[in-house]
Amino acid sequence: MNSQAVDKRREMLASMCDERARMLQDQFNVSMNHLQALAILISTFHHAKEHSAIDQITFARYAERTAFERPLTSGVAYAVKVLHSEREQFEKQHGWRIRRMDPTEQTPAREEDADFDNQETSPVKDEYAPVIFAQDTYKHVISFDMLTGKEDRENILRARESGKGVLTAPFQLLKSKRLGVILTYAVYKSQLPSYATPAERIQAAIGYLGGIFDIEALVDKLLHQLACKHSIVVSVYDTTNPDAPISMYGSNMTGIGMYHNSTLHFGDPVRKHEMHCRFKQKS
Ligand code: WA2
Repeated sequence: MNSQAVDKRREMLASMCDERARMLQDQFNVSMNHLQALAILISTFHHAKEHSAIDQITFARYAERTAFERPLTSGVAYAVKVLHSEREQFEKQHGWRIRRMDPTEQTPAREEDADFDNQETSPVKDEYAPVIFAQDTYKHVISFDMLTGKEDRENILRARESGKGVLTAPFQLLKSKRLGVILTYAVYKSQLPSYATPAERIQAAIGYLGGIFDIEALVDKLLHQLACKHSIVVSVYDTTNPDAPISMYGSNMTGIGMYHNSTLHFGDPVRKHEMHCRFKQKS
């Protein structure tokens, strides 16, 4: 190929890759905005009222009916802050025990066991974050203490002290074992001023709303909506640690030939993401 043709091809790859990156980022933004609105809805109708207007059935139905507003998520879940002094009362009120996510969760035989099991019960801690509401696809996380899972814990702690939406690195979700990332927003007591300090935020936090992004399935769906989807190969990476990128979507092969790298911004400045594109046929 002459150099002019190579330039042309490079330009084409760049514009196709940028277009896909922009689409993904737009859909991510839309999803993120609706998660924030859902956090406000919970604060208004669950916490700010004497008697909550939301229970699991109402939440699941509302989440399902508004799922189209969060195109990259496969579900949402809401966990509440429970202090140790409130645990007994909380468990009595809900009719279940707060459970820990690790390590018995790994044993499939135990997982289907609906019986309460001391091994599964969350050990004594200062505070807990059990899920109380979930979209039906994630009903199985109800009663699990999200502070007992590494990625969930880090996200909750970071969300509540920043007041911003925060993202996990891609990790294997409970039960489905699918790769996902979770975006968390903290819900606060009353109106917290925007200039509140991290300590004030931690104190005022009452719950944590998480959106579960099923990157594999949903990015695929998104890319298939574009024409000529077969001519390029797309991969998405979490490149927060540049020495150890985590594949979020697409083949991990490094491959040869021309490639283009489009930056993605998923709203959490702590995490970095990139989209890599190549032509299918060598060039
Ligand atoms: N939701 C669903 N499956 C999971 C999971 C999770 N976390 N963690 C591991 N597998 C209630 O950020 C708060 C949901 C966490 C939100």
